[in-house]
Amino acid sequence: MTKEPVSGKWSDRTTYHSRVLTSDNVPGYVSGRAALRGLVEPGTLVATEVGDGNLNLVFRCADAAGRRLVLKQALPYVRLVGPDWPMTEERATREAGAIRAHAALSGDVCQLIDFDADRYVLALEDLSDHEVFRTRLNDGGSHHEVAERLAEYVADVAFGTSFLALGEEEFRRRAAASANPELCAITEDLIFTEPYLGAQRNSVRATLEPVVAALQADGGWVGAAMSMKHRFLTSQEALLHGDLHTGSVFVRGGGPELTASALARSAPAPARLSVKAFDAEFACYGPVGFDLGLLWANMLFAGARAGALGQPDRARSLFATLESSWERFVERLWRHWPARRDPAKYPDAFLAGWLREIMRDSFGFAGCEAARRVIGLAKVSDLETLDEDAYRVAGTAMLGFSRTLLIDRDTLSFDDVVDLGRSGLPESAVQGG
Ligand code: SR1
Ligand code: MG
Repeated sequence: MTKEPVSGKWSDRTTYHSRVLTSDNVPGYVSGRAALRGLVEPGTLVATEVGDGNLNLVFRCADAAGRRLVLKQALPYVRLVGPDWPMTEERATREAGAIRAHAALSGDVCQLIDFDADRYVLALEDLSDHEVFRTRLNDGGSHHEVAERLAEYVADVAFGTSFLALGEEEFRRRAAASANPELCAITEDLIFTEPYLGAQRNSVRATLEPVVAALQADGGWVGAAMSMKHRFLTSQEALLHGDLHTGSVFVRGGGPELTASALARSAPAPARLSVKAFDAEFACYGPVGFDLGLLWANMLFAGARAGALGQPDRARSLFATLESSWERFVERLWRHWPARRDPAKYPDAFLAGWLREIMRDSFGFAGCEAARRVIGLAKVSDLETLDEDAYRVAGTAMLGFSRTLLIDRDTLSFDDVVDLGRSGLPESAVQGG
């Protein structure tokens, strides 16, 4: 028997069923929303549920003329688990606020068209001409310039939502207004607690169990992860995306620069790269290195997959995006720096010091994300779709990354990361897919 969720505006069964969007009631819903009915023709609208995330319902909607939009509805529970894991629908309100704040600072954000605060529905631009970055990576597609663009986005919002741009009082007001305790609690449990201390929700294939047991007995690794939990809980530097993994990014076009041989063949130029971050429901004020660290760990997952599938050059180029994206992030923050509100209070030494902290944090948070996507509840397809041998190779490499990123985060270099990838994914250990 299906359990009915219990909370707030959804508390009784009749109300719940009248409020949840379905493919059938979406046209009626759209015609009732002034902000939407002029954008698509409700009479010919076809809605298809496409949500493949962990939390929400997502409908892709298209009318007969081909006009499109996306509706995303927060339910009063976590979709991955069901009504047994209640979760505030207010996450939709926080996501809407974060998208608005981020879209004002960066073009690389999926646009919000409308927000229905009563039914917790976000109407978003349709990006079905894009693909999810993780899917592209898993298929062996181009990552050219994507992590670098995302690092610029992180820098734009890091500066624009910090006290440097807003001034201290407005910054504190915004940080307070952006509190997202329930979603942060998921992050605290899944990223900063369960992989290290053990939990019912953890799982790995048998082949990795000894590696995980050894790590969980390693006090240095566990202690370093607890330090990162402390950073996440106590640092409020900027309004983070909060879940910036490769499944939270749409991409279209791009691809490597044209090679001489492609030019000689008159190969068509690749479409201009479009990068759009989405799914910001975990947004909160936090340490800037959290967004960069999640991005980095997920680039490492793509590299570990490539390495385990016998593509060492691709693996190295994916591992190298940590350094290239960091360089882009640093350049971008220095470019914003002259626009700080009060230069007299913040000399250049301030930014130089902050950058050192962000780099250390980013390594540490990458180490947490690397571990939790192997051990914890929310897995990644980069690893899960591999056969047994490749899974063992890539999973062991990611847990090795996790240990080094966490324990050595103060002294680590980007070359160390690439070297670690090379030694963790020896070409002789490479397996079929
Ligand atoms: C129950 S939510 C699990 C994970 O999915 C989201 O995308 C976040 O990464 C969260 O940790
Ligand atoms: Mg998500």
